[in-house]
Amino acid sequence: MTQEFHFDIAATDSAARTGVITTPRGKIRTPAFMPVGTAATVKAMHPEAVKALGADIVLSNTYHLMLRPGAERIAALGGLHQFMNWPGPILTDSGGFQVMSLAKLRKLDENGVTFQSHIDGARHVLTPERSMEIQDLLGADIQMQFDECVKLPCAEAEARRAMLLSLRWAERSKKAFAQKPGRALFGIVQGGASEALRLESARALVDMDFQGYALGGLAVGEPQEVMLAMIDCAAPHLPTAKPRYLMGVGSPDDLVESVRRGIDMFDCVMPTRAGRHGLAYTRAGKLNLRNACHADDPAPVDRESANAVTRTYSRAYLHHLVKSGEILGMMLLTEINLAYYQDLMAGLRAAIAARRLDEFCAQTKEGWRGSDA
Ligand code: PRF
Repeated sequence: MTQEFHFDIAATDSAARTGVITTPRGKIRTPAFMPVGTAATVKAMHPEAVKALGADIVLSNTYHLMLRPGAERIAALGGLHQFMNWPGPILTDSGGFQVMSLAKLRKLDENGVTFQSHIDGARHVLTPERSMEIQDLLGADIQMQFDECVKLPCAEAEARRAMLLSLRWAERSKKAFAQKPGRALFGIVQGGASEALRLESARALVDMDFQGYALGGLAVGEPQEVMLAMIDCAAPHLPTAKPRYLMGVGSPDDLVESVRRGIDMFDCVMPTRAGRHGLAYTRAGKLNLRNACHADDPAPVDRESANAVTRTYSRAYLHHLVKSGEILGMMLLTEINLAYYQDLMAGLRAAIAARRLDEFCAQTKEGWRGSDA
């Protein structure tokens, strides 16, 4: 029996919502944080452990997988879920954003992007049609339109050009999307830091009727208040009944503030990347385990955490592992950070359901006080 992709909102607290996205591969509780599995792996984590921490869905990348090991190869091996042993839902990003940040000798035109691989220098072309074909070969449950994201600050004319190009690419992505039972395609709102452009983008995408809507082009160099203002202006123009996804965001405080404004889904490398660099996210803010102040500290990262690693391993041991460049240091800190992020999302969901989100946010922020969460 195949189930259609659908989103059911169970409760709201002012603009914030909590609910469940249903896909044939399982349910996604929202607001949801999607750990990033760029190269078909959430770095330093077993997929089983990612699931055990409470993640319902992971994100992977068209750009990385097309270059290595290749989308056709993954398809021949049974698709991305089987390849990486993650049976739950997978969202794939469409590749344009990664091409612009990672590839060499990029050339963008109406058709798409021509670039050289950052791995071996080979020449590739990515178009809306090829991006959708790759996401279909991977078997992604939620697929993203091909878009162009400009860095901020950016001249309004440039943001407008990229937003309009992204709308034309949205049409082409929708036409090329291989609609299979239970699979969804999301459109991506662009428009830089301009409220008028964001509005124009949101309205045009809503007319095209996607199964969900992302806000792209944010967390690309602008202050948090600009990002939040863009959410405030776009979110009210997106259909209430469809999921809203803020791409590549963010810090715990970004997540809290965006959920309050009606965002349902997030992905970010922050918890996993920070874990590989000796940083721990905790209820008391960020800890840098490289610092010498931890060398003799027998205390765990957080005695009260529901996660066994967080309440067991001493700060002294984590400091030693990080200073020694040991693999286990990265593994433990990645788990600590993903546990914290998933715990934060569970707290947000419960607070919305109980209609006490303001109180939860105030308490959460009080915990971070004096730190830079
Ligand atoms: N577009 C796509 N992926 C993205 C972004 C975008 O604008 C961002 C911006 N934060 C992250 N990932 N396709």
